[in-house]
Amino acid sequence: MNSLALINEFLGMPPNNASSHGYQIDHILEFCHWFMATLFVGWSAFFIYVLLRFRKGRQPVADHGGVRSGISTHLEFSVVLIEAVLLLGFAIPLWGKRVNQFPPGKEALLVHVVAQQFSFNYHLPGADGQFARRDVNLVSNSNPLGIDPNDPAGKDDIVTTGELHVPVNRPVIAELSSKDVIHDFFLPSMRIAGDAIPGSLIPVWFTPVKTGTDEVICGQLCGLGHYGMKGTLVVDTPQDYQAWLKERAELAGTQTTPPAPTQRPPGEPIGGAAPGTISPPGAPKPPNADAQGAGASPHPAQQLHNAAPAASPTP
Ligand SMILES: [Cu+2]
Repeated sequence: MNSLALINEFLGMPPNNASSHGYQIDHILEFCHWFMATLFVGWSAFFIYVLLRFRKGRQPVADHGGVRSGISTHLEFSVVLIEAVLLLGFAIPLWGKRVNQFPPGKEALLVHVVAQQFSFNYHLPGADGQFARRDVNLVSNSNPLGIDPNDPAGKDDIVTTGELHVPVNRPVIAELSSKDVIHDFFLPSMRIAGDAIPGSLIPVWFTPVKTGTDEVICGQLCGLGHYGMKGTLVVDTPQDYQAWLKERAELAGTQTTPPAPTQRPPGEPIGGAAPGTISPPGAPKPPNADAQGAGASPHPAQQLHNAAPAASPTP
């Protein structure tokens, strides 16, 4: 990136853009931030100047005539003009491209993203390009998406949880939906995010231009385990992607499915509790919870949590 990325970096924005449209988004954000910084400094300087210039010592009697020069009008008109150019010339066309100009279906890779508390499931159509029918009544531990086992289109379908593989330099259309609450499928490195809403199918698209592994994050506070709702996006070379598809197809018959995240106690992240995790009220106690008090002193946050119910006044 160029030196203008200074503000984006300072604000903690992810530096690792790996999508074809991400540079445009980064540039417009950089420009907006510099523009806002300039306005902030300009207006602050003007404010301080006015405080000094029109202080009571120098201006004991108010001048009801007010400002006679047109400079403030020109300044305000320039600000409005720049904002209009930003909005009409850059922001709206960029947004229009994201929501209206989807890549043609043949060229793009279509994946169904089904969010649930607290993970993302991915459904790929397999070699035939046909998605199997999904039915909520068929959802079980071993069939988290409720795929109809009798649908011939589903024989080669691939379902994964937590990890999404895509090939580099090919547009990806992700159709977002949710099994429970509103989640948000956020790929920081792809500069894309879209809400996953129960009962809706929301498409988003991106073209990865760099191979590598990046994060998938849930961008909506979706429950106690929201903080643990992270996944992985792997951008493969076309050869690696084909190898991965082959591996998944071979695994499909033999794999043992881990317990679905809905079966975990609320608040427990996938892959075991993180250090210092506080169990939500009502969650089953871990087996060593009582032993903890006898030995080493518990985590301060845990102490607070334990003390809270006793300290609360009884009605
Ligand atoms: Cu979520």
